[in-house]
Amino acid sequence: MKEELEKIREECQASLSEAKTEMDVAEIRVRILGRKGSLTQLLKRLGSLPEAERKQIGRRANEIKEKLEARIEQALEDIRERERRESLAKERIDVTLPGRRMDFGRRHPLTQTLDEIVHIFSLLGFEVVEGPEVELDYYNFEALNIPKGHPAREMQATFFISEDVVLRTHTSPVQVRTMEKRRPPVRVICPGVVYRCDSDPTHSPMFHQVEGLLVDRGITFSDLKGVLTVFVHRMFGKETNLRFRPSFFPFTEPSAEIDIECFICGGRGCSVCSNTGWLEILGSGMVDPAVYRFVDYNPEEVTGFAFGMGIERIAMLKFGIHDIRLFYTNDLRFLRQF
Ligand code: 2NM
Repeated sequence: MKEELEKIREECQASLSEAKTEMDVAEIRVRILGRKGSLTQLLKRLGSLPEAERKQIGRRANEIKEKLEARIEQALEDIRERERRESLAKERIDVTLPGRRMDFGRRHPLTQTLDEIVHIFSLLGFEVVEGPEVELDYYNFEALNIPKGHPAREMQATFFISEDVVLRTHTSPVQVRTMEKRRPPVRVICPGVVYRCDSDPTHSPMFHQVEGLLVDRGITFSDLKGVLTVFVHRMFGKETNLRFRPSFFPFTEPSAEIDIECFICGGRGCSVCSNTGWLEILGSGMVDPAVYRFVDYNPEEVTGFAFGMGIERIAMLKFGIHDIRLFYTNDLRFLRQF
């Protein structure tokens, strides 16, 4: 029994030195010290030995039991310590590494331009109104004093859906619809997509416009000049020179186009301004009484002005972009510049 005891001790120590995990150690503990473990079983058999031998082997057995329990505890502690060290090494964070760069999104240059235009007019009390892109001939032409056979219809190459339905060629029909629904005072701007059969480096068959309309009692051309001068100064800078140049639109009388001094050449003349020294940015005018009759306003009681601009054109001038298609092709090398 004595040799058996020493064999258990040796076997236990050998196993512990091989143990890699807490599970390994737990298994050894059960095998040796568990209820059916080899040492437990041996201790049970002590009772059958003669007194002298029992005392001697008993003492040794208890000694070995205590020693093995201590060894097992130590082995567990060693394993836990090693696992702690390993996980610390593996999960170590180098706080001196440079941070990862965040890639920020941004608004499209056309959206930026539109937002700025809308913001300026909102400061002046204008409200945003939207309407359909597929429009009745009546709202796109007829009610704007452009009857069938009028040369202005040929000027704006129109996409027809049917005989009396078109893709709107401007956002003016939204203003006609607004006047139909509301009584003066009316103070609205109408941004949106419009369509014209036209395509070259500065024209796209689909582009964006903002039009504005102000109707009330006693509105004069001075109000038009004041409001649009404030807009131009806010949009292009307070030092920007501008001029009101007589023009024609079927729906306004009188009409004026607004030019700003060419900021490329400072007005001396260059290729951007076609040697005129001026850049056209806005169309405007006093709403023609003929338009009021279509919406049941009394031109003896109310007057007003309207204006319109192409957002692409404003953005191209503001950012120095020479090809309109850059707005629509979503090339990140282009978009990231804004
Ligand atoms: C322009 C230029 C001048 C305009 C007129 C109207 C309406 F509906 F009141 F008659 N809306 N927009 C207008 C006037 C638009 O764009 C170059």
